[in-house]
Amino acid sequence: MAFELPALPYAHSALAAKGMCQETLELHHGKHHQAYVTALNGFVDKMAELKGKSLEEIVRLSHGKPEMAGAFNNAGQHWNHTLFWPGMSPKGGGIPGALEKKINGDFGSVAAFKDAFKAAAVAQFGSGWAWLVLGANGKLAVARTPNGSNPLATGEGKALLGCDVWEHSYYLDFRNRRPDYVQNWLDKLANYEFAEAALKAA
Ligand code: MN3
Repeated sequence: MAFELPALPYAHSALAAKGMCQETLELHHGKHHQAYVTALNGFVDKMAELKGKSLEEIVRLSHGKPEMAGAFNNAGQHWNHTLFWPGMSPKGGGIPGALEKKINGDFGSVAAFKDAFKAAAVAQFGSGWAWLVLGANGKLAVARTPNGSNPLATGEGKALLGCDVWEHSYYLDFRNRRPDYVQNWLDKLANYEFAEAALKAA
């Protein structure tokens, strides 16, 4: 069965008051994410080794293989965006108790977590992602990956939240000001309830 674009878990206009406008979401979800899904299905159609595999299997299988770079980029981006949409909320920004306690324990404070996440997001040269992950050692950590890569591929831990730092994610709302976009994302858009649920399920 072909991969499909997941529906947004809120209206296209739902995040406008939080700093992500309707046009950004229409283009980002309807055009960019759709293009990754369409391209991924094209690779699955023509590469026998990908047929019948789950998205996670394709990401892991194609990672680090130059001859499968196209499949990896598009599978990775489909996986990343599938995590990105529910990782934001019109009610975002508030950190529930269990996650806050874990953040305080592993980073020292919420401010220290946000500083580390923002530093990773800004340090990612060109396109990529910043992540809050639960490492194999049981501690929260921040990671960054280029282009369509992700912690599933690199083995850096279980991704709890991912922030898209490709320019298409912020250019309409923040122009070239990636640090402002990431700060706003952490303070107002990030769905920490979603991250806490993923932490509890880990
Ligand atoms: Mn994107």
